[in-house]
Amino acid sequence: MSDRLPAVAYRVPQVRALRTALPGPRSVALNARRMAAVAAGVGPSVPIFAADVDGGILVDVDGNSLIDLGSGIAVTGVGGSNAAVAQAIAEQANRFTHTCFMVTPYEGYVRVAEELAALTPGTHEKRSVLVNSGAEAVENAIKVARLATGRAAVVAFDHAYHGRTNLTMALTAKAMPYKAHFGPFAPEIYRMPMSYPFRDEPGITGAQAARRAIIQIEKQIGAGSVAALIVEPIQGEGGFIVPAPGFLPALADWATSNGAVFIADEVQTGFARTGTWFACEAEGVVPDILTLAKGIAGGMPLAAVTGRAELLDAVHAGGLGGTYSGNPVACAAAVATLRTMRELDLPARARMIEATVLPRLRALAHELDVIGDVRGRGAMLALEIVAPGTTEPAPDLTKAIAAEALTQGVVLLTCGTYGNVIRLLPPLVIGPELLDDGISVLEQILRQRSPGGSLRRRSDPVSV
Ligand code: PLZ
Repeated sequence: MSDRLPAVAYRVPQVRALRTALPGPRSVALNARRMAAVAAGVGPSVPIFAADVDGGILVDVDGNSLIDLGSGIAVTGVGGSNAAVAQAIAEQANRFTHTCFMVTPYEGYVRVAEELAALTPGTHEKRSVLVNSGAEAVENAIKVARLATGRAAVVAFDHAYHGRTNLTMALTAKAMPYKAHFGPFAPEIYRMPMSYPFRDEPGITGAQAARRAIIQIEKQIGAGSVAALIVEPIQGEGGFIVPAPGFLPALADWATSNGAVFIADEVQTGFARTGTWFACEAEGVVPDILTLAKGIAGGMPLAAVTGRAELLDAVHAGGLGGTYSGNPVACAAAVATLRTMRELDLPARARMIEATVLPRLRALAHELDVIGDVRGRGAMLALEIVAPGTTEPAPDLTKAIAAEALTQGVVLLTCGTYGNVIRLLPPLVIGPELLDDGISVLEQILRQRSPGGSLRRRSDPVSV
């Protein structure tokens, strides 16, 4: 895989090796301390405490080396302790850790904004505001869109995930665990049908799915009242749903024709994850605003809203910001992360991960009828697990597969409105042998867990 790509240097041996049963005794003890001190609402999905992370390996507190196929939810594309990023963090921390950009600015923030202007789709004039989390980026994108358009309504989609703050909970689709009992929610949010090829009416095109949403927008809200449409180009928490081709361009065109702001939430898909710098590039969509976070700073908390200068600059001085927003250490990490991504050609590595893994998942889907769908792009790939031969979600089986993978030393995440999607989000710097080992573990578990190793009854799985 890495023959034609720049070599990655690793500090920790890139081999899966288990010393104890998982979770090991130290993780078990730490979990007991966690439960006595940390709010129950912050339930970690993997009960294993991290000690050292590098490349595709996560070493736990018991000395077990696990394969990381989650990257801390699509964050550590450059690895969990990239040397260049760690050095940039240390150097900046030795000079100053904080001044507050709104009080005494510093170059790092400006540099990140310049880089984002150059890197994001479109050659138009752009501006950025830096914040601390993906949810905060989404909040700010909506603030900007409402102020710039003088309109209130915001359109979000089925299966969307945009965060856990009050406004972003309203934008997020799924009640449990994200919204249930946390209301009342922010007003003027409207939810429209998504394009979900596996569960949609057969044969519906992206343009038709967009039309279906647009008709409802025009009937229920009125075109002249819409401040913004916000959509994840590939939905993350909702199930790695790749809309049918043509869906995103049609929505973006409608927004442009009707004076609404098209916001691409690229918090999960951004920064090389899907094989291009940003996922909307795959269909040549140029968003008015992008919300960015996760992969941007190698694990440091940083997020951004990058968009058309006339939109961002419409906001009065003091209308955007925050004490820690665009923290100098996080900015230094982002500059080093983006440089590393270019040097290691991480978009190409994401494409190589797709080229290696997707055919294997597709072959497995032909063999096993618990796999309803295989989809995704780059290093953002997923399997939708169903009751054999049907489209009925199988969330318990999905959980069992992830749990079994963990006991074998592979960290696998699940997602989806129906909780039945296994998602693969390896660090983009993972080596080919380690990736092969991780996927082999998944293959073997799926074979064992498929009732009677049952063969497919349906025709080809939908694949995008
Ligand atoms: N927009 C598209 O994927 C974060 C959330 C996990 P924050 N996704 C992981 C969880 O259970 O909290 C996300 C996203 C998209 C916004 C966000 C929010 O980003 O940095 O978690 O606030």
